[in-house]
Amino acid sequence: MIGPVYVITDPDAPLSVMDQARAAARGGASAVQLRDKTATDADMVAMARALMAALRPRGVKLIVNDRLEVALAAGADGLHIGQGDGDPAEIRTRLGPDRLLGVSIEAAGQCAAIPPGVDYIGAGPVRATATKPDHAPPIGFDGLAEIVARSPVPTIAIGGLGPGDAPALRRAGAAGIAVVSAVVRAPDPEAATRALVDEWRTT
Ligand code: TZP
Ligand code: MG
Repeated sequence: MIGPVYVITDPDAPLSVMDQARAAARGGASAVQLRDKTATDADMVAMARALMAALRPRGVKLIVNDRLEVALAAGADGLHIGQGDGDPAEIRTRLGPDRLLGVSIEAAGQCAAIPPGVDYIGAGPVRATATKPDHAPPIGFDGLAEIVARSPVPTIAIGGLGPGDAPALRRAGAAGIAVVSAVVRAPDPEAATRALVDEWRTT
């Protein structure tokens, strides 16, 4: 599975993207998403290939954000798309059957449009977050629970989340927690990842 702890890289964080991914893997993350809104496709492909080589031996999945062609060219484990990134059914066809496909869901009403072939959803933001300045209104834990109830596939919660949130996320029915800053901006990203994994396990 894609959860329970899904770490998303940030090119502007103190550590390099490679070191962020390595720390997440050492800390026990189950998936790492390569997210970079401004890199060229060629640079994304090169980075995705390098990340795959580092993550695969540890059994950590690499998911590429937004860019289908990059995910295919790099042979990534999966692709994550937002509401504005195209029709998930069509993208599933182009992605082929073997890679993971995740879709961002910002409100419960969007669950009706999740087609077969989507493996998981990223639901949020649960709280407001500076990491995505253009984010949709926060859904809170009640909004998250409503999305979980309506989603045909597992829900990974995202947005302003970190240590201490596992109990509320589990109560809402989430299958995992996705974080950027709680790991990549932590003083020790590996320890921060491990703490999230332990908290999820023991909650
Ligand atoms: N999508 C919804 S919120 C978000 C994304 C990519 C950013 C989450 O970042 P953080 O730092 O974990 O709040
Ligand atoms: Mg997107």
